[in-house]
This record gives sequence, structure tokens and C-alpha cells, in this order.
Amino acid sequence: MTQRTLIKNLPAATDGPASVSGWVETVRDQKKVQFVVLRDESGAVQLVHPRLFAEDGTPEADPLAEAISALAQGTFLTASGELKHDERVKLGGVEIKLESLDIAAAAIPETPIADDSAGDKRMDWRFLDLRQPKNNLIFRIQTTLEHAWRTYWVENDFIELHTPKLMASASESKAELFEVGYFDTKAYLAQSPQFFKQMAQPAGFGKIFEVGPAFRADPSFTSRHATEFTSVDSEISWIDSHEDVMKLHEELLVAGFAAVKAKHGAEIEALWGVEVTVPTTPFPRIPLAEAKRIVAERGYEVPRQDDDMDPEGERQIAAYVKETFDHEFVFLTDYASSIRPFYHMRHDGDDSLTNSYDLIFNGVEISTGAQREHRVEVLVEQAKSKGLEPEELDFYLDFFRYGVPPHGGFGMGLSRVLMLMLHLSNIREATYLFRGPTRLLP
Ligand code: AMO
Repeated sequence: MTQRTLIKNLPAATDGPASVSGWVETVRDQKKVQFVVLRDESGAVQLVHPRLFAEDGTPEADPLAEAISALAQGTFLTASGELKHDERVKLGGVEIKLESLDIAAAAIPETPIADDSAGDKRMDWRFLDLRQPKNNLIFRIQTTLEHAWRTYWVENDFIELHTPKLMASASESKAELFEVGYFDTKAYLAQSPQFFKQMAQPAGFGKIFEVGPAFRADPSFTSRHATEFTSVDSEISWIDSHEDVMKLHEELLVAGFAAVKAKHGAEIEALWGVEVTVPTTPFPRIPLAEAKRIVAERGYEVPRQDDDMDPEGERQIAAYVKETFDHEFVFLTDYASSIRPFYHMRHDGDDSLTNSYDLIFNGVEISTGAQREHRVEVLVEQAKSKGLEPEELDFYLDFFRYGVPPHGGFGMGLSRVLMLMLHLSNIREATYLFRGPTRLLP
């Protein structure tokens, strides 16, 4: 492998020979001197080449100058020369006086996208769009976030799972199911690891997590939906109620946000103009019915009282929580059974409500969590009341027939967390390669 110095690791004080590899961001081809800004994944540096002139002022043969003049933006190359520290250089106070250029792959001169290109065009040329430092930063943040979550889980004795993404039946809504041919039968792409993460409880695993793909055949074009997304799931045994799941959830988010702020806080402010706030615990908790009353008092009637919060309702309750508790997160709790899946445990003594919650962050839902119904006879009744055939769910119901602890957990969309943390306008920006109803490329 080529040994290379990342631009951010160029010596901070000493001058001397240096070699860096990256892509050409700009070329300033002047009469007497040429400048190139070269960028790699860690930063950018100015390369400089004074053109060669004879004593009488006539230009001399200068192959390096010709090579620089021919450089197209985006060309990947290795530049070698003499590193010089000079406070007058705006870009980091250093420049490299060029001695040679070694071109790995020349780019076509016409760049297909510009800073003001429409979102769809930028998605067509995603690899070029991602060269922008602010976009590159999103995926550094994602790495830090996931690493901090994994550290939390591992330190707390959770087991990591990789559950199958090919399934025999739906786990969430049948309407949002992708069907695939599977030899002489058919299979479905997993909408969530729901059933398999629950299976880990009767399997005696205690506490588990998974970060993996989930698929939803949702034909809508919203700023928050993708047909494939990364789902962050956790499930724990021996809970008393969904309150225990919320405690886990908020501890995990605090660990993740603290790590992101410590490592990238300054860069996020500089590039995205956003200050990351590490949330305080406990996060505010508001029962859904009360949340609807609060937003009604603020002048917004949720269109259907027997339904979930709609996006405007989520924004309104988030605004209320920010004003009242100065908090960016809120758990909306105790959802009606009519709008929750059959596997959510219902309230003791009032089966119209569930032991469940949605977590709203900066005005958008990022997660659903719940205590699960683990009593098989109750579970069968709940499935039937939702119009499901228990025979279809037999493999799942078996999990509960041979001993199972009380348990619960949550599923959270990774890109939604990033989108809302950075105040991005669309989930596409926070997803490496977005998949939507009309996008399967690149
Ligand atoms: P739910 O269906 O609410 O719950 O999904 C959980 C979280 O996953 C994310 N999400 C999506 N992100 C992008 N595009 C989509 N189409 C999409 N659909 C969902 C959201 C959402 O809050 N099994 C339950 C979770 C559980 O109870 O453990 C479930 O999947 O951030």
C-alpha cells in the first residue's frame, strides 16, 4: 500500500520534503505562479509552482507548469515537494512548493454538479457530492455515534445480533412489504428485526442489540422516509414496564451525543452551523392523549384524534417541549392499542392503551419502543383482534410457549437521528446511498 501522509498530519511547524495524495479542488493558473488546492479526506493544502523564466524574462520550458495547466478539478494525484510554513497562506498557514505530480486518474473537465444543483441531480452524482467536507463529516459523525453506542452496549453486557433479512411473513404493516421470489416460493424483506430480537429473550440472551438494514415498501415521497434504512434495535429482558426501555434509550443517546460533541462539536458548528446539545436525563415524557391536548391549546388540531401524531403535531409538541423544558427530545407515551401492533403489551386494567412510546427529536419521530406482550394466550387474542391469523404467526407464538421473561425494546432510524442532529432538510442527505420509490441508483 502507498504510504501517504494525511494532509491534517503534515508537520505543524517544521519545513521539509512532503508528499500528499488527494484530489484537485481548484486550480489558479496565473502568469507568474500557479496554485492548486489539493484535498484528501482529512483536509486541504495549497500547492504552489512559480513558473520558470529566463533572466531576460522569457518563459522557459516548464513541463510541470504544463501539467498543472491541464489539471481538471477532481483529478486524483500525488504531489511531492517542499513544505513551507507561511502565515500569509490563508489555507492553514502552509503550502507545498511543487517538485512533481503523479496523476493516478485524470477527471473529465466538465463537473456534472455544482453547489447549487438540485437534490436529485446531486443524488445521481452522489460520489462527487460526498467529496464536500460537510458531507464527509456526516459519515464521520455516524461512525462516532455508532461506535459510542456499541461501546455502551458492550460495556453493559449486551450481545450483538445479525438477524435474517429474508423472512416468511411480515413483522410490521403488511402494506409496506417487499416481496421477493424465493426459489419456488416467495419471501419478504425484513421490515424490522422485531420477531428475532424478541426471540433472543426466550433464547436466554438477556440484552441484545442490532444495527442493520430494514426495508419498507412505502411509496411516499417525504423528507423522512426511505425504502431501505438502517435500523438501530435493542431489546432487554426483565423489565417492569416501558419505563425501563426509555431509561436504556436515553442513556444510549446521551452516550452517543456526548461522543459526537466531544469529537466533532467544533467542526459541526463550523460546517453546519449547528451546536450539538448533549441531552439531559430524564427526557420529558408526555402521554399521547395529553400531547394532543397541548397542541390543540396551541391552536393545532391533530387531524384524527384516533390516530398517531401527524408531522405538524410532532413539530408543535416539540416546540412546546423546547419552550417548557428546554429539551430537544420527548417521549410520547401510552399509545392507543388501536394504532399499535398486536405485540405491544396493553395497560393492566385498560386494554385500550399500550405500554409503548414514540421518541421525538427536534420535531420528528426517530423511534418506537414498547414493552412486549409475553403471555401467549393474551398475545393470541391481541393478534386475532388485529385480524391476524394465529397460524400465520405460529413460529413467533412458539417463542412464548416454552418460557419467556417480560421484555421490551425499541427500533430507531439511524439516518433520522443524523438528519435531526444536523438540522438537515431531508433524510437523503444523511444516508450514504438513499433508496426511495424511484431511486435504485447509484
Ligand atoms: P417503527 O415502524 O416505528 O417501529 O420503526 C422504528 C423507527 O425506524 C425508522 N423508520 C424509518 N426510517 C426511514 N424510512 C422509513 N421508511 C422508516 N420506517 C421506520 C424511524 C422509526 O421511528 N419494530 C418496531 C420497533 C420496536 O418496537 O422495537 C418498528 O419497526 O426512525
